[in-house]
Amino acid sequence: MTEMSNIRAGQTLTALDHLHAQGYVILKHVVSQPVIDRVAAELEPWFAATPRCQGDFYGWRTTRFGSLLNKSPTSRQLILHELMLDLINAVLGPHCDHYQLNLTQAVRIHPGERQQVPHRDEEMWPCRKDGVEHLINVIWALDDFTAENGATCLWPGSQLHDLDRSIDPTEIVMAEMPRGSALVFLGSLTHCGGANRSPHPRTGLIASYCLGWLRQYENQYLAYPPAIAQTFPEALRDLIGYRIHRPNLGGYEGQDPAMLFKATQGPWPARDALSETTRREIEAYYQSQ
Ligand SMILES: O=C(O)CCC(=O)C(=O)O
Ligand SMILES: [Fe+2]
Repeated sequence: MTEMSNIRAGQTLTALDHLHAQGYVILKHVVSQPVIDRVAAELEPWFAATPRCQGDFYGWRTTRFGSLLNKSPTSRQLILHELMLDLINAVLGPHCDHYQLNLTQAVRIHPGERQQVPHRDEEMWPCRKDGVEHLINVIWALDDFTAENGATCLWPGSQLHDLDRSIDPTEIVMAEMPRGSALVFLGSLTHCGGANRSPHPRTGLIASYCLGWLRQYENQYLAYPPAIAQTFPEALRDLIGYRIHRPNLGGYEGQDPAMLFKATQGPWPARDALSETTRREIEAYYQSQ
């Protein structure tokens, strides 16, 4: 390992410890101000054009939109940030063939917005989780996040208990962090957007990742259909889900969907994509016949 990757490995371990114990970790100043400036400038016309949210969950004095890989090419650096991917891989990797992008969303909480309802981002998958994390979110601060302007509210340790929306407000930790920082938290952590009592908007960028065998919150294939995805680097296409999840999940015409980006023409034979375990089990079955 190089010195750089040693530092990264150390950083990942420390951050992981905090993530497991508290349910979240704040990584300050992870990207430079010029990168954040570019992301903010690319998103600004979309904030101007997008109407306010309509709903008691999304809010009424909040603006949100998705498809950020299209709307802000610079945001790809945040979505593919190595330290975040190391953390996500450490938590989600053991429970799937590969993790995937769950959503990207820009969130602007305007002055006067009330505190969002306490919730867990894993609630849309109505199944028992049995201690297995299904998702990890990263909220990138595009503004300084403060207690006044709507910093995300967190209930440390809540991931160890069942969801309780009437959770004690005195136990809130506000994710205060400077612009360019990242809040990483588990899908099982109770949290919510904070009330904005300041005269200025608070803007964040959510990059959410989930187990590769789950339905994604944001429909990634509509956000990035093949004609768009083919302009993306392979790492991004894989993350979106243009990649078979072994064994044989999410294929297209019996193929790994990555086939779409190769110059071969169908029809093709349906081709197994098996995990090593399944492959060995099948082999043993036929040998025993
Ligand atoms: O913007 C935030 O601080 C958090 C928003 C949130 O938790 C959500 O919309 O699920
Ligand atoms: Fe949330």
